[in-house]
Amino acid sequence: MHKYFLAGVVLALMVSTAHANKVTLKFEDIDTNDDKAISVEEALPIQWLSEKFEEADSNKDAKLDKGEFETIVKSSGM
Ligand SMILES: [Ca+2]
Ligand SMILES: [Ca+2]
Repeated sequence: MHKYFLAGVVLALMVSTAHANKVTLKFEDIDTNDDKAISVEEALPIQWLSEKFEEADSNKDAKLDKGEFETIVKSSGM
């Protein structure tokens, strides 16, 4: 029983690591209301992005367009 629980934890860790991979980080997935911009609220679930939101928003319109998003992804090494 305990062994199966541990196996499940290991599997969950592997899956969450895979999800943190840059391959799965897509502008379209973060832009949940599909207005072609990432708002502060949409960035919230992604910790590093919400922390860097102000830095990423180079034109200070409180949204990240695709260009701003790609710039911060590259400069963050994500
Ligand atoms: Ca949006
Ligand atoms: Ca902006």
